[in-house]
Amino acid sequence: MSKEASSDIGLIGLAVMGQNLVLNMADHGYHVSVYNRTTTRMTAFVDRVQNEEPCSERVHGYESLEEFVASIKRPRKVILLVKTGRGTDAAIDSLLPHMEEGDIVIDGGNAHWMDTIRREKDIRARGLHFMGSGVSGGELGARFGPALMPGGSDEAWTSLQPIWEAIAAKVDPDTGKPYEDYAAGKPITEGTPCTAYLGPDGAGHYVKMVHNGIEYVDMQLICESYFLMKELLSMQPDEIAAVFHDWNQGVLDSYLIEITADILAQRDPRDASRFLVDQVLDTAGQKGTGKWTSISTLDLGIPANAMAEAVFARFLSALKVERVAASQVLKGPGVEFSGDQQEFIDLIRQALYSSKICAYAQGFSLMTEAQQEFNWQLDFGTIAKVWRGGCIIRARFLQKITDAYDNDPELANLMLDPYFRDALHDGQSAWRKVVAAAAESGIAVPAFMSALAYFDGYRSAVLPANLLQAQRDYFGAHTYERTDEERGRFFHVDWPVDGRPEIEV
Ligand code: 2AM
Repeated sequence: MSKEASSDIGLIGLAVMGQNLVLNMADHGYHVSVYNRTTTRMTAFVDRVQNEEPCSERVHGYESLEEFVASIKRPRKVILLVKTGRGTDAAIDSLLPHMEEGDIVIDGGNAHWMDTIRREKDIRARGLHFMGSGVSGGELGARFGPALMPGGSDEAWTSLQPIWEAIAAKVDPDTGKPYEDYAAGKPITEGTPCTAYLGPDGAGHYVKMVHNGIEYVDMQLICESYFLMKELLSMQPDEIAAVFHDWNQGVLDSYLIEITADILAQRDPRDASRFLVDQVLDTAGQKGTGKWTSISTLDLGIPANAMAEAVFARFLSALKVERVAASQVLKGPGVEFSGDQQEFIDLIRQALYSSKICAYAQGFSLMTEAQQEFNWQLDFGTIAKVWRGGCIIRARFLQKITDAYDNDPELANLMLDPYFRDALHDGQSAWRKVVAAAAESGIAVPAFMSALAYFDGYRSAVLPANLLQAQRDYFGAHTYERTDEERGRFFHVDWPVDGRPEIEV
């Protein structure tokens, strides 16, 4: 092994995402040094790559961290794709003694943004640079073009930018449509890259987390649409697949709708007379980024109820044994549908689109508040642009979000943008019918319902919090403001004033 520093970049952590990111960089002409804590994983990967042109000459494996670091050109750039949390801290601790001033560490894992803020500060204090970059798009995205959401040292970004732009997903600069020809197995070099510097310290990881929070709602909404077609309209998976396929030709055009159609049409490999989705147990797992997003909405006081509902829906799904038992005890109204099936399918489509707008509105509201709290200056048009390709929530719709923030960078809420306002006005009647039908039939659609409650709550000049604040003042002397006084003046009375009022019955 050569001791000469000849690699453009290094990567530690050769699980699937790490391996695919290495191959992606090598495809684009970069020489990549690789290291893994367990050496056999590294050697197996390097052996496999020997048969993959042109990557074979561009991937260089090292057994020792010292040699690995020495093989990278300065300022050295080392990407970490190790287990989030302690794995990242352990990898940083073992790496830093070998690195020198000006070198750059990039964490590509799904780190909690507060960890990224802490790590960036520590590493900066040692004269090195740290970047936390969200990587979205799953294994295939990492291999052929992920959405990359970097934050951290802006000086380091100058160095990383050419590589990040080369390996990121690309979209058509005019239409925003992703260039995706993964099957061709060739690097995509044309188009606008789905990456941009998002801000200091934890900004990139925060944005990636919100992306995942939105992804949770997007998925839950699609599942509720499927469930209504299955339970209320008694449709078979392949019939529902055809509906999603059709929806994918319009405003709902997105990766998640596309894969949903594929999933629903999939026959069971064990028995082709049935559909695989019917054999999949109805309990959903999670790795925690949706939960982090919801916690952040609570911490920052942002009413992102659909985000929390999407997490709760997964929790509820996990209570399978309890639900099976409860289904024998707690009776609902029974499912009943009378009406035109095609018409109702279109109502569901509109409910889905309207709810989706609310989910994104909540995600962007959350980021608006977070940037105040953490001193970032997020560019929402750019964030929507980065999400147009590569990532799991990529969708035609994101171009509209970019347009909305281009038109008004100070937009208070996405729902107020003229395009989205009109879409909500057009969709709300269908949305209400779907939610009402679900409620009447006893079918749980928490994301549809909570998104509608958000829409109705947000557009209400008056809410019942007058009564709530009066209750607080009654039992806890928490004071209240008056409608006929200026804001900021607080009042209290000893309830009930002059004894209990007479209540006529
Ligand atoms: P391993 O192959 O030695 O387990 C995903 O788990 C990746 O993170 C793997 O490449 C794994 O290395 C790596 N990883 C997990 N914990 C780590 C740690 N404490 N230090 C370095 N790498 C770690």
